[in-house]
Amino acid sequence: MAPYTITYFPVRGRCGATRIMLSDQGQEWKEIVVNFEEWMKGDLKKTCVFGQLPKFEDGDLVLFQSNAFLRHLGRRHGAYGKNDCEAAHIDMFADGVEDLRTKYLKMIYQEYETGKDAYIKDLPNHLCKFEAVLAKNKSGFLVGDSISFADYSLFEVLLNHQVLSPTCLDSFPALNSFVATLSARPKIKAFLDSEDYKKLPINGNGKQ
Ligand SMILES: N[C@@H](CCC(=O)N[C@@H](CS)C(=O)NCC(=O)O)C(=O)O
Repeated sequence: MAPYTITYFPVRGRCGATRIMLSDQGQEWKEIVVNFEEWMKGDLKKTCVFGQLPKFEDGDLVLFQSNAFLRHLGRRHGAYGKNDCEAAHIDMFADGVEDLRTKYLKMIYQEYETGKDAYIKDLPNHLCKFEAVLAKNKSGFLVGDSISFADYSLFEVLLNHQVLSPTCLDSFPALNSFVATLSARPKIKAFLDSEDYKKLPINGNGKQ
């Protein structure tokens, strides 16, 4: 039986990176899909620590906050660095990715029509920071010489940005190569090619 369960709306949303990480780590998981009508009844919401989904279960351990899922899986599956210093850097980059994801989600949900063009214009100013880190590290990963949960998080955010602006990585060779390398990892490739992945919209409002 799958040890992990994700309870979430029918969307990639805040579980995109978790699902990619689980796939790459060769893990199985169960999905409990909550539709809008069910959620609006309010019973499930009352049981969620912050009144929101996604929810992640690892046996008896119940978590909310999608970045906590990634950190937990990082510890469980050896994707949280080789020592405390690497772990601290991984946290730092994961938080940097989260800053970009938050800006992206604000644009998608609050100002898509009025702010999309300005967002895309400003995007290189954010991408260049990650480009510099990857160009310097040389291993192909953000930290050290092995994949971490921050890499999955960055990868997922970059995939979403390539949908928003297909040429956005063209002037960033290290980011381009990072996306190509992770996309070609056999288990990630199989997941990205699957119906389970393709059938879900990126965002809950259909904008991308
Ligand atoms: N910081 C949280 C954000 C969770 C969140 O924004 N959940 C939204 C959907 S993506 C939600 O539950 N919306 C319904 C509601 O607030 O009632 C995380 O990363 O998990």
